[in-house]
Amino acid sequence: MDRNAKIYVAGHKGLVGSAIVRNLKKRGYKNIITRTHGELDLKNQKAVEEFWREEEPEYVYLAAAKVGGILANDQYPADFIYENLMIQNNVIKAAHDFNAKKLLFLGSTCIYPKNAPQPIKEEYLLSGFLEPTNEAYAIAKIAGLEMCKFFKRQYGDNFISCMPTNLYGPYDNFDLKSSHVLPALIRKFHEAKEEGKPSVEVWGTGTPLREFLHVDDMADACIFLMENYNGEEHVNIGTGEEVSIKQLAETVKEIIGYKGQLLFNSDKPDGTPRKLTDITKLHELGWKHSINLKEGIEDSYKWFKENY
Ligand code: GFB
Repeated sequence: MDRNAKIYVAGHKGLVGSAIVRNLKKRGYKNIITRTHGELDLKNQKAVEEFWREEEPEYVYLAAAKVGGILANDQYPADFIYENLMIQNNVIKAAHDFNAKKLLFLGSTCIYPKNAPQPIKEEYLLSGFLEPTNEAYAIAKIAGLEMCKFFKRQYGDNFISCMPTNLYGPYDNFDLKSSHVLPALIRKFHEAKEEGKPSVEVWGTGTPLREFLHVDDMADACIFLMENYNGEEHVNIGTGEEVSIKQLAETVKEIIGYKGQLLFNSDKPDGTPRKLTDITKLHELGWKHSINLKEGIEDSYKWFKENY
């Protein structure tokens, strides 16, 4: 890809979008377009069209989305489905209308059926019932990737999709009501240590298994796909390694140096029991993650202490 190509990163203030911008700059891409939420409401079709008419981006990373952890997904399903559908419909349609050269849509592994065989291959999409706590978000994301597929099929648009596993890293959301598990645990253990609390609450039973990918690896994989992949089917992005929530909590506890107890609160939902990506396709394309979980958590904790 031409280093002077005009690239729009939608959602550049978020966890993934900010990492994509950092990685693009590191690789020497010079012409990166961004808009804050205040400058451009992606839910507004007219505003999106005006923005496109003004800028005509050639390449698009669609990393703007309403995202959240298990509780936020469960409590605000209407917001999750509506906002995500609006954002992706507007951006994908504008990219089509203005002949963007390529677009990458970002999904999430919660799109796969709750009881999908593990590890989850790309082809298991739409083969069973979804996990109820994040059904609204999953339906929106499934619509987005299917839309990319059908625009490619009908019009020949080069719109591709990827499915990242659970992500974490700098610019994560550390709000305990809406965050994902890793930033929540970092904050809880840090505060418990500072305040000398005897225990930390961990939601659920601790038995669910999750896979975690540092967002700098995620951004690298996104740019790799943008530069090297043109297929119709989405591509899983993950490490292929999983840990239980209990193991994760113990690792975060150790890194932070907290000496108290873990208290599992099974009144809070566990969510899907397991969602491990099959990353054969990504490896065959030639990309592999490089940040292991322990060093990734250390990096995230450093960012939290310096910025939060
Ligand atoms: O990261 P998380 O919110 O999302 O929760 P999901 C993962 C697991 O960690 C669940 C447990 O079993 C939680 O019960 N957990 C333990 C906690 N302590 C905490 C805590 O303090 N905060 C949080 N948030 N969880 C989301 C989906 O699912 O994953 C989204 O809802 C999206 O749609 C995202 O796909 C990647 O992995 O369960």
